[in-house]
Amino acid sequence: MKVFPYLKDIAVKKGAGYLLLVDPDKIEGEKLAEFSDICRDAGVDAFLIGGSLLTKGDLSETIEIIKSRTNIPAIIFPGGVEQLSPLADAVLYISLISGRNAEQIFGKHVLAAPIIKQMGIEPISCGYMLIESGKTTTAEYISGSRPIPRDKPEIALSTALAAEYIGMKSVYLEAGSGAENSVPAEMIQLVSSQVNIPVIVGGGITTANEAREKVESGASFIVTGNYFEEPENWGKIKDFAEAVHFKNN
Ligand code: 1GP
Repeated sequence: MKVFPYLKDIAVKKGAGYLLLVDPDKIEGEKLAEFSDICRDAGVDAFLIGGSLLTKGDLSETIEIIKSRTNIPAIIFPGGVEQLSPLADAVLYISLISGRNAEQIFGKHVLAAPIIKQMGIEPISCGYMLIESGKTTTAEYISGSRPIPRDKPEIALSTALAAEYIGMKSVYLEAGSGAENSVPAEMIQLVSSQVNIPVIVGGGITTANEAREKVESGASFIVTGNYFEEPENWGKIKDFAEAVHFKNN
């Protein structure tokens, strides 16, 4: 099965899906192998691999290690055209629709499209929306895009609807990695109740309860990254997965 239908199936069956973000700059080698095993046993539904800024990590090597330990889909979450690999199962084909930087909305996509075609990776189009979260995030700074004010859910809704009408397959409400404040419940509720495509929510989620609240607000997928960069937190991955998979409980 292709990755996107697999993910949509999970959201229906389990209530929502749990995606774990792996930044190749932050984890590698044996440590990554151990982390992959824990994610597999905890019930993580897919890996997102990449980052707004990659300085030293090796994307292909990261995917290779993950795939040697699990059957969980490896989806590239690209910070740029250079973050592509034929080893991935899919690529989140993100268009930064909250900003007005044409390169991030469609320019880089033109450069990436023939590479994706040639590599044979499944593209999953995604309207990516930065949501203001307290301080400047790496995604905001690197992309040169202003986030949507967190107290303006109607702007988020209008933007998400535009993405759906254009034909994008998903939208991502992104507070940014390590955000001070995660995406507000009111915004998730409004967007999820009005659009007919999956709503992915991530950025600044640090407890299983918070993940559950986002799902109860209507998120189809929850993404966490930063919190599990600390090995001492790895024991909680299962709690997060169970909180997200509310239909399994
Ligand atoms: C960032 O939404 C993801 O792109 C995850 O954010 O690292 O804060 O969990 P965190």
